[in-house]
Amino acid sequence: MGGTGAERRRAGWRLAWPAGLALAACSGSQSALDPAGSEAERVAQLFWVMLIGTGVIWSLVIGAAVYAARVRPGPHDPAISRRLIHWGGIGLPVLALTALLAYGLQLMPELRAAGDGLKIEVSGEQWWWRVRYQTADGRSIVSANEIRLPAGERVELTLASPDVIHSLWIPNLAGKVDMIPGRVNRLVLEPTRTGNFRGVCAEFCGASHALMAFAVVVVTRPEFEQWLSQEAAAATGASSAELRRGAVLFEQVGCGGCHAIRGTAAAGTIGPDLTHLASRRTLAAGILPNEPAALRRWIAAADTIKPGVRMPSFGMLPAADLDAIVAYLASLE
Ligand code: HEC
Ligand SMILES: [Cu+2]
Repeated sequence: MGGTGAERRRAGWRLAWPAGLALAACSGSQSALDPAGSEAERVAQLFWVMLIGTGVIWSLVIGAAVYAARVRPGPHDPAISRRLIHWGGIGLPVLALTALLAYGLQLMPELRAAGDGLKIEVSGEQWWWRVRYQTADGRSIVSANEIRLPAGERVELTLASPDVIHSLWIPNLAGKVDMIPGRVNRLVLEPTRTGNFRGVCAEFCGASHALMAFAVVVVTRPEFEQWLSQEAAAATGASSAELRRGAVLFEQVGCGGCHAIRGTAAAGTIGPDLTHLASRRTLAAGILPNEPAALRRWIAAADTIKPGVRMPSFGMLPAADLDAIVAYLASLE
C-alpha cells in the first residue's frame, strides 16, 4: 500500500468498517458470541480460545516469513534452518494442535450431561416447529413455534422430525443439534438469564428452510409456571357475535381439519396448534409479527409468504369472513 500517510489512513478505515460491522453483529438475540446459556458459554469460550490460539500461530508463521523474505533475505546457516524446521515445523504444530484438541475434547462431556426436570419435545416440520412440554408431574402441553424456558434450570429437549432433516439452533443458548427422521436426539439447555432470543433451522430442509425460525422466551420460574398453566388450558369461548361467527367459519371452511383449538371441535394435527395463538410473539414460525394485519395476510395468501407451504391460501373468502376469522384467532390469548 503506497501513497501518503493520509491516503493510507483512509484505506485503513475502509478496511476497518466491515470488521466493525462484523463485530457489531456479535451481540443480540441470535448470536453465539452473546451467550445466555451455560452450553453457549462453553461454545463461545472454545471459539475465543481457538481464535487466540490460531492467532498466535498465524503471527509466528507470518513473522517467520517476513523475517526470511524482508529482514534477512539470502542464505541462512543450514544447521539453524534444520533445527527451525524440526522444532517450528513439526514440534510446535504437534504440541499446539494437541493442546487445542485436548482443550476442545474436555468441554464435550459437559455438553452432553442429562437434565432431570422439564422435558420439551420439539419436532421439526416443513416449515414450522411442533412443541410439547412434558412436566415432571406428568402434564403434556402442546404448543408451536415458540419455546418458553425457565431461567437457571436444566431442560432437556428431545428433537425429532417426521420427514426431512432439520437442525435446531438457538445460538444464544447452545450449539446446534440435528433433527433426524427415525431417531430422537437430545439437547440439554440451561439458560442463565431471562430474555427474548431467536432460534432457527440450521440444516437445509426444503423451499422455505430460511423461513423457519422460532421465538425463545426465557422467563423466571413463577412466570413460567403461570404461562404453562395458561397454555395447558382450553381456549376461552368466543365472547361476541363476531367472534362466534369467526369460530363457526373456522370450522366451516376446513381450518379445523389441520389445526387444533382445544376446547372446540377443531382437532387437526397437520398444522400448528392454535389454542393460544394470540399469546405467541410471532406468526408462521418466526417470520411475521403477531398482529391482525399480518394474520389476515397469512390466511389469505400463505403461499406467497412461504413458498411450498403446506397450508392452502384462503384469498377467495369474502373479506368479512376473513375479518371474522382473524378477529377470532386474535382473541385466542
Ligand atoms: C391442509 C392443512 C391446513 C389447512 C386446511 C389450514 N392450515 Fe393453517 N397451517 C397449516 C400448516 C402446515 C401451517 C404451518 C405453515 C408453516 O409455517 O410452514 C399453518 C399455519 C397457520 C397459522 C400460523 C400458526 C403459527 O403458529 O404461527 C395460522 C394462524 C393458520 N395456519 C391459520 C389457518 C386458518 C385460519 C385456516 C382456515 C381458513 C387454516 N390455517 C387452514 C395447515 C393448514
Ligand atoms: Cu431447515
